[in-house]
Amino acid sequence: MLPEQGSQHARNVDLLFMALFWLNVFFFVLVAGLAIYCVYAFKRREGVKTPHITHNLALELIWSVIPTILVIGVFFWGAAGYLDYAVAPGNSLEIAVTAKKWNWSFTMPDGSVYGKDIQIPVNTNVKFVMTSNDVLHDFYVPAMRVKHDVVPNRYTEVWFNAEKEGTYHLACAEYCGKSHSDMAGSIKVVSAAEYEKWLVNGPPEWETMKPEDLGKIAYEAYGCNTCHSVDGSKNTGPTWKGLYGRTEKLADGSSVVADEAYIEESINYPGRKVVAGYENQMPAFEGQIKPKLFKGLIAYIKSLK
Ligand code: HEC
Ligand SMILES: [Cu+2]
Repeated sequence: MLPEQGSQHARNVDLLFMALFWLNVFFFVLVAGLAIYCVYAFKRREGVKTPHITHNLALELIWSVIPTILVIGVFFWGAAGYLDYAVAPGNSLEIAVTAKKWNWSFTMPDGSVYGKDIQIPVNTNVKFVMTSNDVLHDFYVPAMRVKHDVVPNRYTEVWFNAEKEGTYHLACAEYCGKSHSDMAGSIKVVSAAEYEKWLVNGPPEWETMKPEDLGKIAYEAYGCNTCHSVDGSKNTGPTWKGLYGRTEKLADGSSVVADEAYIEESINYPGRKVVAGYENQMPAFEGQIKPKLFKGLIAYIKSLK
């Protein structure tokens, strides 16, 4: 009767739901059965005077105490499940979600941005940090039993641990205008190795993008823009404008021509050749930038004449 179970939440939610359901069935049958029995057993009969009963202490205690214990038990069961749902474990993979009329956008931990179809690794805690660019939306993945408001000017979070590989449906569960029903997407749960491969290849539209445009994405995604300008102005780091082919003076007094090898080395190991007039403040990016984006960065720097 319930959708496929794809996560630990799904098992917890379904178990509690079924427990409540059968508890309800049990009490419905009990109460309705007793009522029907009483209608029959105590109906007015010719010559029988109905006894006048005011109360029955034992019975009243039973029907007060047992349901109270059951309800308190259900409360703690639900509260424990809710806390598990509400607080993501600290080691979660973090994916930023932006909803807008009428699409989803996902920013993966490495800065790459995807449309409504994404992949995540199996058996991994994945946290979605969500916000909306316009109206209320709602992030709904039925198989994972997560459904959470996505609110403009505010961040909300939801997490789950997908337990089975497969492709799961994503929908918007808050009516958000004309094309609300187009806000459907998919979350494909794959092995860790396949996920890494998918991340390296990047979103489908990268296939056809020019390297320098990819480089511009990386310039912002990896935060190079916080220290390097592209218009010639000085910042924490030297500007990239005219960098390619320039003869760079280094802090140790020597100089070097900024060719591809130098730029590559400067990104991977910034401390090896520090530009004169600057501090060795740049973090090393060795192994952190996707190959495609790395090539893109060099192409982008070359294009900034
Ligand atoms: C925290 C600030 C900071 C960030 C972030 C940063 N850099 Fe740098 N970068 C510097 C500084 C300072 C220097 C000059 C000192 C040196 O050579 O290490 C520099 C030097 C460079 C150089 C050599 C420039 C020259 O004129 O010879 C390149 C190339 C470079 N960075 C690329 C990048 C790329 C690509 C990124 C992003 C992936 C990046 N940097 C992120 C601070 C930063
Ligand atoms: Cu929506």
